[in-house]
Amino acid sequence: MALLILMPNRDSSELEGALRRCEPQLDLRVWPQCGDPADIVFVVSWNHPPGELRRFPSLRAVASFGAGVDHMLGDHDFPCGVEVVRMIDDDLVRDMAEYVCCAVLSHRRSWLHYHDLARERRWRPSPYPRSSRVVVLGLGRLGRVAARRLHSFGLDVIGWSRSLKSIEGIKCIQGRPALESALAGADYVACLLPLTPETEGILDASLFACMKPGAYLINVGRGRHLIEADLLAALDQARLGGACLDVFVTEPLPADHPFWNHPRITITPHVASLTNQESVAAQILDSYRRAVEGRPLLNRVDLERGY
Ligand code: NDP
Ligand code: OXD
Repeated sequence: MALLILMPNRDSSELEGALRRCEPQLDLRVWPQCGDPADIVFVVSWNHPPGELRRFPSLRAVASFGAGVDHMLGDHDFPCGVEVVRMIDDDLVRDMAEYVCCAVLSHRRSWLHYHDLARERRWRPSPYPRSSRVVVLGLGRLGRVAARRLHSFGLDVIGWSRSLKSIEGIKCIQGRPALESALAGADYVACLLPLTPETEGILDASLFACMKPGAYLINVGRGRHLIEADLLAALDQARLGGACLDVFVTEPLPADHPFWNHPRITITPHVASLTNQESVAAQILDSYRRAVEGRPLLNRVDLERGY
């Protein structure tokens, strides 16, 4: 019974080391050196080649190496009956909340603007807003903590999710009409949604048209949530004041992409929250053992729902 790491184009040496330290007897294989495919019962995947999982006839479960599972659900040859789990890690949750707070607060307090002024030795104090409203799209494991953390800075936070939530200090809403009226009063909109057929392209011209003129967009969900041309048009028409983007339709962002030089777009290279290979090893081993022993898996993904 072997565990396979299947993460093409990603250095997994830290994860291998951590898994071996936690369980020295583990039969650990690293793709493409899989050995006998019939030995593989559990796979840790990140962007596996579509169809590849079908090679393993004894496969019981696959763990996404991150919180998102869209890379897996996009595999139309995903084997039937194989369960999917994802990484839910305190560090991942904390780091995402930190990133979203940084994006909102640094814009609110004009850090990049003062950074540029300082390079020119210019002293130009200007007032900052007394209050700000943030709409958080997605109140899952990451979104709800980010929302609470934003609230702890005194910001007025509204959270939108598919099913209605109750979170202290946060006004929770559901449904498109409620979202549209919340957007009309929001200074910031942060997308922490999973990528599903319902959420793909949600950050488009029709959503921007509902937003308060000059509002600021943060996308840490997935690149395909955003219609990139619509964002460029909204910025050029001053519908939106700026955007902070961590995820893109094509990653790495191509060198000739218009986002790179846009004065009102801040780009980070998909680093809002990085899976800590050391800290998730125990979680992976727990899922592996549960799969081997036929016990219920934790952090299971609802394949019908897509997240
Ligand atoms: P969860 O699955 O825990 O939560 C998803 C949230 O989105 C839930 O609140 C859910 O509503 C809501 N949602 C889903 N579909 C809809 C919809 N159609 N309309 C309204 N709300 C919807 O996800 P996580 O919080 O763990 O992660 C969110 C995403 O963040 C990941 O899928 C991934 O894409 C991205 N991510 C990005 C990283 C980065 O570094 N940039 C790092 C990690 C994750 P409900 O609660 O009602 O089900
Ligand atoms: C994730 C990611 O989903 O890194 O964890 O984007």
